[in-house]
Amino acid sequence: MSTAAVPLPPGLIASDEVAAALADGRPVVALESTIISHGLPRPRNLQAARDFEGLLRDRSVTPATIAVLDGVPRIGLTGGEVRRIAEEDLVKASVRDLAVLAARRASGATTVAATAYLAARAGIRVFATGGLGGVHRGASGTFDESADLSTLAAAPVAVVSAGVKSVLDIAGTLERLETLSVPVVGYRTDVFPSFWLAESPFRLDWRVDSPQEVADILRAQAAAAVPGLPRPGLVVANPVPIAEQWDPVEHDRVLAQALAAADEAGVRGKQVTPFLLSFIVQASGGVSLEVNLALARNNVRVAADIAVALAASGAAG
Ligand code: PSU
Ligand code: MN
Repeated sequence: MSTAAVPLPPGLIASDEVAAALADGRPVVALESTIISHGLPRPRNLQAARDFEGLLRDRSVTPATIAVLDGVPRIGLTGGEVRRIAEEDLVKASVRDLAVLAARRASGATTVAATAYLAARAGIRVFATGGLGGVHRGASGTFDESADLSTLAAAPVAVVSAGVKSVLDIAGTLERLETLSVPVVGYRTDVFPSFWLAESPFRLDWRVDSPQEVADILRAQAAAAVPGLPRPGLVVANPVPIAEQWDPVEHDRVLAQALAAADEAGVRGKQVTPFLLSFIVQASGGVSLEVNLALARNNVRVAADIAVALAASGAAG
């Protein structure tokens, strides 16, 4: 069923294939670029970026990898542009950085926050990533809480992630999502996953078992929207398949090392997440990287199914 496209707001540029898919009401899934530029090591990052897009195309879903190139937020990239985000040293761009990049005509890789914000503005309702940012351990002293959380309070997008990394304060993250009125549903699970591990000690209030159920929630959120008030997104917590998760004992050992190293190095601000991720890849001898790729692919597949279910029954609005 085709739906009239909402024209893109000024300042955003969609690729031809994304513009056509949106105009026809065909399924589109947004993909972030910080995971490519800062979350995964070269050259596997380029392979991963192509792989995520390929998994979507195999399911007749149009990929919209999002990044800021030369000051312009881009919704969907060409092959050459995907290579740019994997190979250039781009800044990590959250929502607050978008105007600075625009003014300077500079490029940046968008975080979950910036990607969700831009996807929502473009009318894309489904977004796949690896892990959501969250509340950092010690946040009561450092105030280090990812803008991913507050942005999702006002960006109507379903973010399919494998929960948040166990380097974060998972309980604190779930509390903040509650405060911000962002719903969290477990995808075929009753417990919140912890990125490299399929589970965490935290149970969820809601579980869904099909893509259609997620599409129904998105449509109910759209129907409940009040003009002029922020519309929240939806966290779809999708655990890594248990056979592909990291060994929990090894996970706990490397995690403790990583936290101690970040503390000792005095890493602050937006460097914290990339530092921890790359430290953990090194210290695990690459094992954590394979798990990271497996969970991200799994999120992309589930996001594709949700986007297909949503498009089949008319856009969420
Ligand atoms: N979690 C991962 N891999 C990542 C990120 C998070 O497992 O690459 C990235 C995402 O782009 C997320 C960002 O939005 O880190 C969060 O960074 P910060 O904590 O600085 O908000
Ligand atoms: Mn931070």
